[in-house]
Amino acid sequence: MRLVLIFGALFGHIYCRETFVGDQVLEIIPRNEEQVKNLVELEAEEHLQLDFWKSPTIPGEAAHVRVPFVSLQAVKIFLESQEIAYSIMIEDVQVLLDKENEEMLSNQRRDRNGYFNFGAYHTLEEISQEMDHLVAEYPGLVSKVNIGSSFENRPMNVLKFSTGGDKPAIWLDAGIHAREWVTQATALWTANKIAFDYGNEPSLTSILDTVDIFLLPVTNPDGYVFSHTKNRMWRKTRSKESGSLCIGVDPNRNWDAGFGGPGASNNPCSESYHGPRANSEIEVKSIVDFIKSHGKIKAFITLHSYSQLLMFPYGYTCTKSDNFDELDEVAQKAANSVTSLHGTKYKVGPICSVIYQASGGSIDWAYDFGIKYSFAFELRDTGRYGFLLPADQILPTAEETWLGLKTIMEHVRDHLY
Ligand code: INF
Ligand code: ZN
Repeated sequence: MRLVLIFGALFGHIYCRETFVGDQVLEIIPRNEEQVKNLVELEAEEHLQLDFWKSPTIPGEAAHVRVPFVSLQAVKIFLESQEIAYSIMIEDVQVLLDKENEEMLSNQRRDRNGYFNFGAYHTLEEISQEMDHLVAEYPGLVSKVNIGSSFENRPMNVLKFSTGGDKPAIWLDAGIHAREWVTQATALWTANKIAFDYGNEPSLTSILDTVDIFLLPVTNPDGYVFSHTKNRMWRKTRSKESGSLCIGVDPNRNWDAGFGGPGASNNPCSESYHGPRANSEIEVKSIVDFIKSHGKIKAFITLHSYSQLLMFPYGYTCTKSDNFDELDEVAQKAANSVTSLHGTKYKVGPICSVIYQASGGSIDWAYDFGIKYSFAFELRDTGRYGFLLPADQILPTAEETWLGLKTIMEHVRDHLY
């Protein structure tokens, strides 16, 4: 058995999975506007194949970029010639991937009693199985709702937590960006937590006595599978468009909220390509249709990683939302709840001021649709591992995030409209 696994790993590595041997992730901190401009130009250099994990914004704010081995020398020479300060965040991306892979192949994904290990990363198939298992274990509380299929025809299954009746509801999704693995893992842990705590923990119990919760752990299933089997760094969907060789759309630029505006790309090869039109991605369209037809969604929460941020609308514009003060207060309180467990610090604010102007995002659409409690989390970390967060941080991340989610849900419970 072991041998099969080892050969499987080797085969996967050599023959089909993209490798990142010698790639580094650099942290670059521009000192002034001139240097920011230089970095923005660097980002536009397609031939260098740079993967900006965190785009340059303003002087003093770090940018993070994965530099393929073949471009390292050119990039470092460029930065040095411009006297732009940088340091090496990840020495060799492949070393981290090998570690991650080894953990995935070992037997740690189920414990000795055969129970699902929530502190490990899992394939889509394992996640689906565990969702079914949860439904079977808590039939009076948890059910599975199919809201559509992905581009490659994988089912999009939402877990519905309901104590019955026709209640208003809270929407929670994760993994709209494929490579943000800690989000899918956190969502699944959260599903289990909700099911387990109902009837045992007073706060969650009172929440579920008032509202339903819909939880979509893998919003971008095609991308997630691709990130496991072919390219760990995949972010977008896997949709194909005639006329372009590049695959996929950034599903968080594809919503009908300032669609095609600043902070999205019209280049199909870009990591932030907004797609041919709003809702072109069936994954996005399926959620939009579900939320419209439900009619009583009162909160929309989405999980991303990384950067440790809790954001609210808007992203497509830098003007204040109607209930800015309330959203800011709730977000601040939720961030404090997150911090209270392990000291993990969060930054809070509207998308536009916390990161940058970004159009076509899900929470902006939800907010303009009338869902006034719309939030986006960026989970751990702040860059030491970035998207490659080691599995031993899944549980602490999920636990602390839950406290923040609960704070928001309590507010929604007490402010139904
Ligand atoms: N970051 C932002 C992105 O989609 C997060 C975001 C949220 C932008 C909401 C716009 C609106 O580019 C990441 N990092 O995806 O995880
Ligand atoms: Zn994301």
